[in-house]
Amino acid sequence: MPAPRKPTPKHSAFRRVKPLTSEQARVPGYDFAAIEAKWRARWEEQRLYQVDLKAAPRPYYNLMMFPYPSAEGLHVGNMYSFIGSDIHGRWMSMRGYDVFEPIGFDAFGIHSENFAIKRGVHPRILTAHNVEHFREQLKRTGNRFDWSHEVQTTDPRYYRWTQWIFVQLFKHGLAERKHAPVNWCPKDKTVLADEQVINGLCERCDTPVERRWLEQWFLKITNYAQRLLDDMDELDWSERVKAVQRNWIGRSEGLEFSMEIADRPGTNVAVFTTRPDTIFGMTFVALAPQHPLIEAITTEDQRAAVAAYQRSINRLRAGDEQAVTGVFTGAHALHPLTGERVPIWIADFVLEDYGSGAVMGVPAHDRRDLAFAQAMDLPVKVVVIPSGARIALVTGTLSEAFVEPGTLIASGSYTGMSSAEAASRLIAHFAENGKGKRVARYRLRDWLISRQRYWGPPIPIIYCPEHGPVPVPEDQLPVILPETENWMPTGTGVSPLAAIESFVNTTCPICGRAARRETDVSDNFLDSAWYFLRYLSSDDETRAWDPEMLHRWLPVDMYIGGAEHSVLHLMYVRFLTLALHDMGYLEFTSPFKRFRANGMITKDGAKISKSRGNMINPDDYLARYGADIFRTYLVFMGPFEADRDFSDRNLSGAVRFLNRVWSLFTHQTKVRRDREIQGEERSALHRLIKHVTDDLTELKYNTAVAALMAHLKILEARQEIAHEELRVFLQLLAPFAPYITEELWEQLGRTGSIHASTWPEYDPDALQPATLLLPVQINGRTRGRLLVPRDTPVEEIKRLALAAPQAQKCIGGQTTQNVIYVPGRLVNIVTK
Ligand code: ANZ
Repeated sequence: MPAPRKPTPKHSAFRRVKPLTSEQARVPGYDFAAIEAKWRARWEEQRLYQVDLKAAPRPYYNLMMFPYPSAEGLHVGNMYSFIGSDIHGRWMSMRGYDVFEPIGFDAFGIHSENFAIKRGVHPRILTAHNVEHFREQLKRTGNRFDWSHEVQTTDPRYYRWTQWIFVQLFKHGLAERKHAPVNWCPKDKTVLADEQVINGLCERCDTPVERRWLEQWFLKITNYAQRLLDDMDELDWSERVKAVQRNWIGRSEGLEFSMEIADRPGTNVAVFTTRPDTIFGMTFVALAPQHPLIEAITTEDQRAAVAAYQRSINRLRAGDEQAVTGVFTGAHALHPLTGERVPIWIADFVLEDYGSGAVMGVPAHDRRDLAFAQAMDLPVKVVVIPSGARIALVTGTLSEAFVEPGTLIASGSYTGMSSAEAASRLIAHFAENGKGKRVARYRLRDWLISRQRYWGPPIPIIYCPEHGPVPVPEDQLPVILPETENWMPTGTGVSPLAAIESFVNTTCPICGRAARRETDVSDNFLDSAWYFLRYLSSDDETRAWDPEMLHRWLPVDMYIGGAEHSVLHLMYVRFLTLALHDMGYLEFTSPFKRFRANGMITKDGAKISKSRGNMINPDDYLARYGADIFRTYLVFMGPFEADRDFSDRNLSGAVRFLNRVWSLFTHQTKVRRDREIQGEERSALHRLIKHVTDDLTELKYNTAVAALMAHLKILEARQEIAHEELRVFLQLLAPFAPYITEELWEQLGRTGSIHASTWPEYDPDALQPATLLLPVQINGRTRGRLLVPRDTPVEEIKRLALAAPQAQKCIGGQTTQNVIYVPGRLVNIVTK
């Protein structure tokens, strides 16, 4: 999803963290750096966050989107997402699940390579360096990662299986080489998937994308369009992501019918329309610029013009809606209902690969058709008018197309019908005479995965002059990305690998004769479309994954990450899962049981990025405040799933909160080990447990932290605190602030890690406050309040209300007529 783009002033790339004021200064003894170091070492030593994948009795797979290790380091948005996911994982673990929380690095791809170009450093060196930095940053967040299953997509032990997946797709007809118009970014010197083009611009560098015709590899995601739509009903995913996916798949229902070409019996042109009711308004037919019929139907006198137009079209910008261009073929189609001759044009606005690549032009009722007709001086014929309109505009020039459904005019025997009725009758008519049928069409395009770049896994295909494209045999995988100093993109439409003869020249796996390797590498979204399967078998050298493990752990229980991947990663993963399922490799059809999109963090309204000069460096915050404060602050800023602007203005709130937690817990004189808590104290504690538990269930981390803050105040105000209250408070805080709670847990004298302790349960009977504070009204006006134990009998409440001095004062000499008690709410005394 494109981020709002607003210019931001350029200044130093990173904002510095403001120094602490004296008010925020740390309390004595709370040395977060020492505490973090101590517990990090101990957790590692105890392998606290490693799960026995084979034996864990209650598996829970807590996944977060693995990062792209850029040179800038993890930014605050990544960290926010990871921390939010970790809070969930920690909580589930305390609830008794064996939580698997793996992490890895999505380290291939254009982004890393572009940075390597800028720096003039080989991407392999730069990536290794970036990964190291990321790993250190990730460790400092306090997340409970199981590092023993780390994966890196650039590792041949990983991409061997990415290539293996490609081979399986190829063998099942789901990877296809096609000559096709593709999006070409002249700056990145490579093709892009449709999903990587935003408003006609390259997603990475904002360069206008051009259209080029190239032989490319596509994965046939369109075969799954309907299932990708249908399965969505069952998915427990953030609604906004589902809406974006539905829209991207873009299902349209309509009529596809064919028309005969005049003077060419036997030659037909098929068009797709969502508005069959407008068929009598057709004044032209338009073909996409590379439509296969063009060659056959173009008349001699138009041949030169058509050829010139076709050549010019490749230079036009893809996605530019403004340009209206076209050329007449000289040929005519016969209107299927009137037999009239309709001129056939070629038009740039018609997409090659949508519907049948041809449209019936109805300028009166479609905006693009009207623009085209006006530009080419073609007639406009109104055939639908608003229902209820008495006068129809049939002649004159039309300034605007009437695009709504309505009532038909000038449409033969369909005149007078509503659009809906005419459409269904027309579809039935075409179906009967075999000239057309009702069809569903999808906007979704096949996934273009060829990249003419260096930094990716080579596509494992060999071209044999005799056998065509042959997959590399599985026992010869991986096809290693060769070492070279000439890794820069060439801009010629071929990858730099094409220049490495020793790589290119090989033999055909079928006949052994000389053959050439494919030299493009695959899109890094293919790497990330299956990483969650690999984590579980990261050390398995013999296969991509162990089916046993998949059976135990998948689908993923909770996936958290950015909504900007709605039509990229999240769509590709769903497709690949379906495909692998159909090939018999996976038991399930949807990869993630739950997906939640964290909100996007912006800075001054703009997406955070280095180029905008508004990076927020989490390292500074982590160094100055420690992970616990930073974690708490990040999630306290607002609801986890809502977008928000980053500011550290209120960071002092989180600083003070944890400082005060430290003070309270180390102020041992107040703590009474054997003190029993009862009455209001007990119910307040249980209400807190319920509040925090409910909020964690819904990822409302901000209100959970607020409740903990409020409860801390209550504890601070008390003379004595029971040990149990402290224990529970620490447990509820533990997912948010893992280090300080672990340290204080130890200081409380608890054995074992707080993170391995059991999440407190609340007692539903204890939730009600032990006392009631009831407003006492005289004739509907509140005159005072009455504090009574909750179990006071009704008659006693009424008596106490009447006897209260303020009540007596107001009643004065009047006679009491009635005393009404609204249970738990108020007492109203009615006088005469
Ligand atoms: C005639 C017509 C009359 C249309 C009218 C619309 C309104 P959606 O809803 O997005 O699926 N179309 C069909 N194939 C096309 C292609 N390859 N490139 C560009 N446009 C194409 O849009 C379907 C409509 O888009 C179709 O219905 C067709 O124009 C056009 F009053 O047919 B219609």
